[in-house]
Amino acid sequence: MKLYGTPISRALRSIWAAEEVGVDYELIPISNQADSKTPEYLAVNPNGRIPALVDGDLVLFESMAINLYLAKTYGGKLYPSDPHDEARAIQWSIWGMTELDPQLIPMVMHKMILPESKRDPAVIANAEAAVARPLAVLDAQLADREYLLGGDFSVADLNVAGALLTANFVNFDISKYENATRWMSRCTGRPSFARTQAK
Ligand SMILES: N[C@@H](CCC(=O)N[C@@H](CS)C(=O)NCC(=O)O)C(=O)O
Repeated sequence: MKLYGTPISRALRSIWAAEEVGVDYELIPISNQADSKTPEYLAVNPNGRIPALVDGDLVLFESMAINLYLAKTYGGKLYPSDPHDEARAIQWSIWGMTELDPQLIPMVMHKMILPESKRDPAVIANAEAAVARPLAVLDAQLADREYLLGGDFSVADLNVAGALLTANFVNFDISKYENATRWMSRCTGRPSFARTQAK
């Protein structure tokens, strides 16, 4: 199995999933720069983005799809067996992509990646304001349970925590969301996450 990407990118969440399920994989260090635009890499992911996964005949892009596949195929209890919980895991994964990423990624761009001259504090302020709503939703979901689907860590947690890692990365303080903060510590306290950090 080959996983393409670098830890300082959205590939981190798929590296975490690969570590969590314990598969043998080779991490191919494609960055989000020119090396993700070569003909060789575009044959793997025509979007020219990371991560991507190749497992035998299967070629996959989109971090959450990769993680759902890894969890379902190799993850045992990480992937819910109950159809309703499976649907909830997909729901939360899509939610991470549509509610968190679009706010958190601009924070990274405008705080850390873009040249100073292109950074816009208004983009950061808008993103910080807009992410309050999904963070309140997450916090409420975790008010009476340890993990998103109940008592056990699942791919739903890995995918949403994987998206929320970006907040840590840009030092965006989420501590006022106390349930979400405690849950995030539980998720990132896993040995698989420590192995991810060592990459
Ligand atoms: N929705 C995609 C987003 C992937 C993505 O945009 N990755 C960034 C790195 S974090 C990238 O490869 N950017 C390069 C580019 O846009 O040219 C996923 O979650 O896999």
